[in-house]
Amino acid sequence: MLINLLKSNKLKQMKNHCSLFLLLLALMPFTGNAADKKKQNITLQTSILKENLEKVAQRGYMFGHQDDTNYGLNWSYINGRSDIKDVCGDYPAVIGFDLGHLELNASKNLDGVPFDKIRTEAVRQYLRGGAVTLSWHLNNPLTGKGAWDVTDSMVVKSILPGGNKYHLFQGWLRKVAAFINSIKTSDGVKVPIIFRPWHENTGSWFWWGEKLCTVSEYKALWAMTVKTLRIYGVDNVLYAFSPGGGINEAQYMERYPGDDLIDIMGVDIYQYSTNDVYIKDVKNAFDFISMQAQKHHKIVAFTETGYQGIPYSEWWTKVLMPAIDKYPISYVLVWRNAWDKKDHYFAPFAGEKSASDFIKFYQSPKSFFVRDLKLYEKNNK
Ligand code: BMA
Repeated sequence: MLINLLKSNKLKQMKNHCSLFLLLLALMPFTGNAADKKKQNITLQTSILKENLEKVAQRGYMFGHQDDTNYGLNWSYINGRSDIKDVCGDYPAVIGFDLGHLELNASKNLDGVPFDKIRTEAVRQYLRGGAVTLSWHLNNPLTGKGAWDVTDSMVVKSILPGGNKYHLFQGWLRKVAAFINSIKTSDGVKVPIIFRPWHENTGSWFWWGEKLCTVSEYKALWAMTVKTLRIYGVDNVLYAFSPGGGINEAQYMERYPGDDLIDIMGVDIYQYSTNDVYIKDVKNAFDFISMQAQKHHKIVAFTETGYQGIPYSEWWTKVLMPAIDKYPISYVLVWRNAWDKKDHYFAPFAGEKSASDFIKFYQSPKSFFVRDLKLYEKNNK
């Protein structure tokens, strides 16, 4: 046991040296177009993150976990705690948080997490050198019910200019802007955020889904969102597009908002049946997403995934890794280990049956955790 532990520490140290070295090598001058950068007007830290996401994707993928430092199945709000850290000794390189109910002026999000806690944890993740992503499962502005209320197909139309919920929704965007602008270090540095609104739009389970709005309404929603946040001074965001899986290239691109609005091309794919079906779905998606991302000069990410309850104890090395190995994916994020929903977990925790396989995944030279990276350092040489 001790030998195994020493061996695994050694392996991890070797991996750390190797990956840091590779990353330093990879930190070459920014290759993006200067006019683009100016147009987007993003902070220095955000543009460094953007170029490093691109570099990381050439070497491997960062591991991400939703709500990682907020709670696990049997704990919540213990400073410094993380299920991933309990299992492998390091934090995920990416942590996701959700803004749902911020629009209602609530003090806690839809999963009961105080927004103050989200802000604190986002800053901590930045100070560790990791990345932060925000999703937004916002209420339905027309019916007043949740994001999953699809009883009315006029919702998107109602919040666009001329719609009767336009002003209400502008207020919601203002709250999101104020929150994102408020995620700052004590020195006043705004934390770069990967913002991922209007996700899984190719399904029809959210009020912004495929059958609930036209192509032009969906695109107008994106354009209005990004432009409004920019007007309110949000300059610390990279925007991620993340349709659902099970679609073809044409369906993916049909609602692509446009190169000036998107930084990251992602996808959300969960495992619901066999390992083979999942691997095939993931490969089908990334075959065309990686090509499109190259064509449009975008970063690739696996924005949400997982197998609820992790029924297969070798899922990390036998399913996830073979599914994503050959693609230039900057990060792969698994969903939350819910404290409020039975068996709704997607990441290992101490004693969980896939934990030892997850350590193998962690030891792979291709997986990056927070200590493996310097996401906010630029090599000026
Ligand atoms: C879903 C589930 C819900 C949760 C929502 C937002 O996938 O985890 O329980 O409310 O995400 O985090």
